[in-house]
Amino acid sequence: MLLTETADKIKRMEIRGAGRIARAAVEALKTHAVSLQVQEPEVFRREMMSAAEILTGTRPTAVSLPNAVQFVMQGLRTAKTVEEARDEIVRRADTFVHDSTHAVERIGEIGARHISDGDVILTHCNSEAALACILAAHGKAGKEIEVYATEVRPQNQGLLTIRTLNEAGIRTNYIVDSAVRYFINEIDLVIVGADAVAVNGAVVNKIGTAQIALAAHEARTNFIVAAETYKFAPRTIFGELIQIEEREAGELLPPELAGAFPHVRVRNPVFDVTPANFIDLIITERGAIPPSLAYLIISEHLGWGIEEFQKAFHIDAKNQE
Ligand code: RUB
Repeated sequence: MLLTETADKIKRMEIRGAGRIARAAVEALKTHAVSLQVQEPEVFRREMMSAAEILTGTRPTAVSLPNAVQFVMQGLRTAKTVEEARDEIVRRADTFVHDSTHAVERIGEIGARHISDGDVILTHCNSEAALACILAAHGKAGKEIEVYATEVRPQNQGLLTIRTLNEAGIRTNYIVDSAVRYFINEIDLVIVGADAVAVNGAVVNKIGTAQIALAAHEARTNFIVAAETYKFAPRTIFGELIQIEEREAGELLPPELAGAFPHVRVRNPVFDVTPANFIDLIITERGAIPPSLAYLIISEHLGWGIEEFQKAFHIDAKNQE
């Protein structure tokens, strides 16, 4: 797919979900690198940098997007010719797609072990990582489970979730987002995905997740997050906050009501932050961790230790003291 076409589809949410966005972006980088007809390595580098910028600018919250793009773009670091650079971009894009697909499968296997026969599970939004756990528990592990899936206002991603669950033959209840507390005492386990995990273990996910976590916390219901390691946000080590996307009012008010209420401002944040103390476990492809170990994932598995960060951002360690 062309670069601009992919960028547009991500913006319009035709391609959505943090993992899918990341894979689509690296595929677009690969296609772009293959199609670039330039001779000078510097020109190739500049063109690729601008492509990377277009892609990372499409949606601000999913950290998988800049992480994946950065992984691919690192291929430019050592390449001396256009050919070398192109080959390295292609190799890294293929590696990311392969590894991230495998990561979701692995999360499914690990997550399924946290689901018991007879469990009633609540999920929110449409997360392939969270669904991988549910599907593996039902399919491979053959556990008898039941799911509550929320509608997910205003974009109704819950419809995608119930379609998948229905196809798998899993008994599913479809509820409005605001019915979560009403049903929480019937739930054994909440499983959601993540757009970003901060160094303090806080998880950014679809708006409403934090409210569900609060209800689960009050009811002493386990709350699990399924997140590949490339959803962890290295820049939060130095206090950079994860930007919460706020989308247009038209998603809430129909066009005929646009401007009808001059004193009303429509607010439409599409993600929220669940604090670490509401989260029992984060399941990554490297294993399940308590949220307090988020730094370990960022430093060991993403290779982003403090020194790496300082090098990349030219930060003088002394200035940080
Ligand atoms: C999607 C969403 C998902 C995460 C994880 O929001 O919040 O829970 O992205 O998904 P949107 P996955 O629909 O606004 O993109 O596990 O598939 O990466």
